[in-house]
Amino acid sequence: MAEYFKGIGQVKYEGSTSKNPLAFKHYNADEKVGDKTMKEHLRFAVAWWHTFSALGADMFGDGTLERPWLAAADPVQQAKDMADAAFEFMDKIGIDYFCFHDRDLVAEAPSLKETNERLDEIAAYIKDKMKASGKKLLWGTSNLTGNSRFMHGAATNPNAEVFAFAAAKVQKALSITKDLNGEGYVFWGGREGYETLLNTDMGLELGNLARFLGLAVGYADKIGFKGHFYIEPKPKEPTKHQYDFDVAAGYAFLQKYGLLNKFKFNIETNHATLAGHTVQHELHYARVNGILGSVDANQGDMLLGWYTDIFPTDVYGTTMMMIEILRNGGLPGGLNFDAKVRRGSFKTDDLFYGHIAGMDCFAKSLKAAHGLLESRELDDFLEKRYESWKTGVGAEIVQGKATLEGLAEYALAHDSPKSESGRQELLESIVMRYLYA
Ligand code: XLS
Ligand code: NI
Repeated sequence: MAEYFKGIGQVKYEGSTSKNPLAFKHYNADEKVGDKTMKEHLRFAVAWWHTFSALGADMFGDGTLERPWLAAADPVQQAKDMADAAFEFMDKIGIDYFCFHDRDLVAEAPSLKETNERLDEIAAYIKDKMKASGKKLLWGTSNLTGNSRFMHGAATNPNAEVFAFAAAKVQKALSITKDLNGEGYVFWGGREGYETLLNTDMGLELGNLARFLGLAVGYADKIGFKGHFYIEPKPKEPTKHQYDFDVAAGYAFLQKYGLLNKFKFNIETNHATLAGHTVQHELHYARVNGILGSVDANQGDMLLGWYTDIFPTDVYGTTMMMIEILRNGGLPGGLNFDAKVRRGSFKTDDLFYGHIAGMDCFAKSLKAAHGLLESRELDDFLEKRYESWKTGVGAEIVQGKATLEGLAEYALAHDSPKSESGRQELLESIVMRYLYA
């Protein structure tokens, strides 16, 4: 079997003073942070699409990336070579999980039947490699955006034929995911939305989207798929407006259509930013509502709104994420690097530098967040800030015992309430102490 990443061995932890670009400075897989190892806390995954099948094309230029595993002319051979490269990469970088879309695994054939046969062949090939290496599938999904048949959406297409075609793709992707013991299945609605409301029946489309998800859940039950279902919100891009705009919009949608008990959320940093939120907000909102599932770990560029998906290096931002994840007691899913090297970083070893930077960034943040939460400095502050809700009038309100006239009477009988400082700067300086400890 060909070796694709020649000259690169197992990436090891060498500590924060190491200058070796192919070593971890903070990520030390078996080091314990609290009661779990870093590896158990972080559950990193490699994204098949950005890392192995993409060539770096953008709207202004062709692909630039050197990807020797894509050289074969035969699509199935190409897919097998790509799987070889993927398992070699995961092995050398020390990442246990991967994620894929059906279309990343092998190129589509002229007919659906033939595409499915290709998928079966490559899934069997990957299954053997998983057995041999112990690597695992964090989640699978179906690409319902790329082919031109999906130009007006998949589940929300005005044409029922396209809905049926998309359903066939999800059926196959789900059964492969189950066959590979996938721990989850993601729905990202890239073209489930609209370009203009002038040509859109939004009411019907939303109902159809819910019916589509319901059919998938029903099929999963039939085949005994026990993994988690995730919605991955994104407000726009490629469509002008996507129905799964952010976690709050997705939450309302799932509640309306009675799907809430079946889904959690896969939250992506760059999508949160596009929605005008921080990823901390999205994770926090999901956590307090019990729907935090998994994370697509990347970051946007503050100067660019478009699809940037950079490897995470903003330690402050990832520390805010790790605070949410630790407070959630971990994730049912993991941290999938839905991130890509720049098209100018076209060498295969650039893939290592990107992942090493991202893994170190999260490892450093895990430690900072753990230290901060252990100290209870934030919790003690929060407890004090909200203490008026524990007793007296606050407790009555929380317990639902208050009436509006009773509260009016109470306010009339007491002095005008006094405010306390919110102490934002103090709290930020506490965070900094743990970050740069
Ligand atoms: C695109 C999405 C996609 C999903 C999976 O913006 O992030 O890559 O993660 O379909
Ligand atoms: Ni994503």
